[in-house]
Amino acid sequence: MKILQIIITIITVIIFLQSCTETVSPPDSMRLDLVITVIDTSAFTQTLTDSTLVDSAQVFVNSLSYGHYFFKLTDTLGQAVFHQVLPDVYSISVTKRLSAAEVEQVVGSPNERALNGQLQGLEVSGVVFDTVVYVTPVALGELLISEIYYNGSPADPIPYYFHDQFLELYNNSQSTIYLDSLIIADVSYGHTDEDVIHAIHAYMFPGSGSDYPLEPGEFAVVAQDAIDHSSVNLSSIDLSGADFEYYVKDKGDVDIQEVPNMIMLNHKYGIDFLYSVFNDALVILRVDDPYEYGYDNFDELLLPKSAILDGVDYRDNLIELDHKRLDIIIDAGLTGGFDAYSRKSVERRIDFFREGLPVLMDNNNSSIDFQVLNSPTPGYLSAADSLP
Ligand SMILES: [Ca+2]
Ligand SMILES: [Ca+2]
Ligand SMILES: [Ca+2]
Ligand SMILES: [Ca+2]
Repeated sequence: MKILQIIITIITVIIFLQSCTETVSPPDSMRLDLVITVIDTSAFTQTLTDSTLVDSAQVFVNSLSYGHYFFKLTDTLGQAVFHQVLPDVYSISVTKRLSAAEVEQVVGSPNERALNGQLQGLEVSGVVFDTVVYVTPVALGELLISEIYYNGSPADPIPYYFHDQFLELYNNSQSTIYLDSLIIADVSYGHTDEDVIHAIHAYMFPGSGSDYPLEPGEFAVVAQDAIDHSSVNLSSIDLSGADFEYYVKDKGDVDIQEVPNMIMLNHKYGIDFLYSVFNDALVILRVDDPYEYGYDNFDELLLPKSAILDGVDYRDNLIELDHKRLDIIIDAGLTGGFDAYSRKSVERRIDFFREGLPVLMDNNNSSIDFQVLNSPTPGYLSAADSLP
């Protein structure tokens, strides 16, 4: 098992490195310098450094057409310069982790925060292109979607096998989080409401408040069906160790007695809470009353955006940023970018380690925060992790 995991890890690294070096080669004369200045207009940086220029911020630059990622830290002038980039449409994401001591110095109590900022759809051209990214302080994500395996497995022998889908959650904080009454929902495409999402499916964790603790650094796996799927389709995965499963009554769904069922809040269609194998968005949220906002005219449950704790938008075609389902404040990017039924998965990268536990990356931009795995990792992290 261990050797297999190491082999998978090596293959994942090789494929990741290949995808980094894959280039279309337009003439060098088109290349330009992209100069990004990071400014914090809140009190944080001013109080700490007597300046609004943010040094040591991580700047991630993503060229949409070429799929290139670049990463740099800002200097003492708050600048990161990317030399010789190609003219294209770029998304830029900036994050700087503030230590508890730094936060205490500003707000009086120790709390981990980050300064985050983003620019989307920036058309970069010319000889030298200057731009400014403004950052604001945000609290770090505490409970996160750490992996979504939505892809389905290759026919072996069952074609179009997607019953092995799962969602993995991770406690990214330093204290116990209770999963009780947490909601997982998908987000219907094409709605422009400011305040609510339209959920085709919404399921809630059981428990009365303190039944399902998730300790710091722990995972919870929510399976569509908590069985060993490789006994049905050989290329599939074993989810018999899943922590929860969706259960849809009267539709012939599997119900493993030892594995608690998620509570159905809305189920518009399907034999299970199926995630699209092509494109979808999933969110986790908490509300007192899931029916407070009612339904739309298409039997989709309305849920408040303000209650969303984390969200991930995925698509097989990453260029289709204009087809995103989530607001950029929830997820400014897209993850995925592979064909259906290839048994790939998307998982959050490790940002840093805190007292030996991985702290996962949460820039609210899945283009940056997530990586593609060649094999799902239910209940653990892929070791093939690194900054882009
Ligand atoms: Ca099920
Ligand atoms: Ca069950
Ligand atoms: Ca997030
Ligand atoms: Ca995992």
